[in-house]
Amino acid sequence: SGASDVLAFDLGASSGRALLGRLVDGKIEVEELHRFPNDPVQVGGRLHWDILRLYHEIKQGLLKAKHRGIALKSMAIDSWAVDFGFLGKDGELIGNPYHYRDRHTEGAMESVLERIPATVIFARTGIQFLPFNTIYQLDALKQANSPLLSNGVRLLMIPDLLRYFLTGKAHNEFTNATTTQLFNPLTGDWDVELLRLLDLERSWFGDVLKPGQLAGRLQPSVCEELGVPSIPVYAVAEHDTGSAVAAVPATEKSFAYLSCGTWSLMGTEVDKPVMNELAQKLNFTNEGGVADTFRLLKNIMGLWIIQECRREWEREGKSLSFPELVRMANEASPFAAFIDPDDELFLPPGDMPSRIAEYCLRTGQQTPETVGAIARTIFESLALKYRYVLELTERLSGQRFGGLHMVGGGIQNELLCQWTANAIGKQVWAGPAEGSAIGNLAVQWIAQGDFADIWEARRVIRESFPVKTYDPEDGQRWHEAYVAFVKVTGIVSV
Ligand code: LFR
Repeated sequence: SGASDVLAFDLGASSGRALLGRLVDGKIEVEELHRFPNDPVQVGGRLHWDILRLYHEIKQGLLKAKHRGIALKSMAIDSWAVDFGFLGKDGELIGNPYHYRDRHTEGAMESVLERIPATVIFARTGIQFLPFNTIYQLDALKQANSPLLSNGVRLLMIPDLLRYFLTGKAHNEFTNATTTQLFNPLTGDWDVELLRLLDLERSWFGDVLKPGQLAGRLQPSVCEELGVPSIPVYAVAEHDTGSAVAAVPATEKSFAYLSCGTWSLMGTEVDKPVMNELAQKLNFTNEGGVADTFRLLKNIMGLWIIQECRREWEREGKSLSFPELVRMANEASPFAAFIDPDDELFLPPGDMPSRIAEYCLRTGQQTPETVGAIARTIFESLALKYRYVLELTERLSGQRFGGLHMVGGGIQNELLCQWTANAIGKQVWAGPAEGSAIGNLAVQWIAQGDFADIWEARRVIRESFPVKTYDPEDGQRWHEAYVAFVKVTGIVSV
């Protein structure tokens, strides 16, 4: 085993993995040591994350490394953003963290915006208005007089919390902190004014570690239980999207990316948050990134819609793999119907095929009936929405991009990559698929001096993993489809 062995835990909304990274002859080699499902649990009508199960799986990952005789130099965790748990005064977790798709935040954003103008919130945070942001979740708990708030003394985001279980040290991490919409990127600290306006306690929020800072070491009880040494645990870009963008194998400072998983996150990397009126109007965000950058991007609903369709078909007794769905989509007829993937109809879990039908009825379109037709509508509409958001990104950042980097598990869907190239009329460069986990590894190596900086890391990533180029095809047909898509969905450029 090598001297550079580090472990990345990357938790996605539907599965998690432990990726071992090793530097061999100036290249990165990775191996998946452990993979596990992340199934949210509905109880009492509320949707929760199974946080202790996730912690259990992290321990399993550490045990697998041990059984393989791997001497780890360090480890780190990244996950989805915005969700959190509270510690009580005895330092124990209170309750089970809620899932951001739980319905308890319905109406919470509107309610906050009645009290605090959107312009104030945006000027203080630079963060897009998503109904499940931590700020609205906390306000919903406040309005409901939740015992979480009366008993909680410390708020930790999901990776903060898991890191706390491992190290016994409670810290918040920068990239995730920004997604709360309670962090001020201009002062570099929690926004005390927003906290005051919402009557939230400043003391819930701790010191904020930057990606690459040492957060602690495995605590004695964990080492004893697992029979492993007390390795360092780093803060990385603990927001998975931050790690994914860290792993984009770009050669130029100005690049466009699409992190493609349950969500599609599209945008560019900037040195300073873009917090003007246009950014707010277009509902772009400025999430904290590695090396003091920000991610100017927009959330697109992503593969969530097809994932939920698949779950529904499964409930109906039709078990379909993703490759099968892609094949069936490819065989269906083109541009039969369009959806706006970001319609709020598609946000909560549930019977997605029916909601697509509802959307089509509402917009006077024929309803796609077969599995293939539904899948095709989803993929085409995503590709077309990518064109829309890419053009907004160019407009907002004042840049022209020569092509689009795609990273994340979604790039295994080659049809979607090709259709994206067709829709945007530019090349797509797809890879690596394990973007978040690789970005997580890279920041650990930067912290330990194996890489000089993020740009060296990106160069090595480029040389270590295949990147597949998709050339745009069928330009005219896709342009006509885009015009129809814009008309049907009613999305408008500001
Ligand atoms: C992607 C992601 C997005 C965030 C969403 C909810 O996994 O982290 O960036 O908006 O999940 O946390």
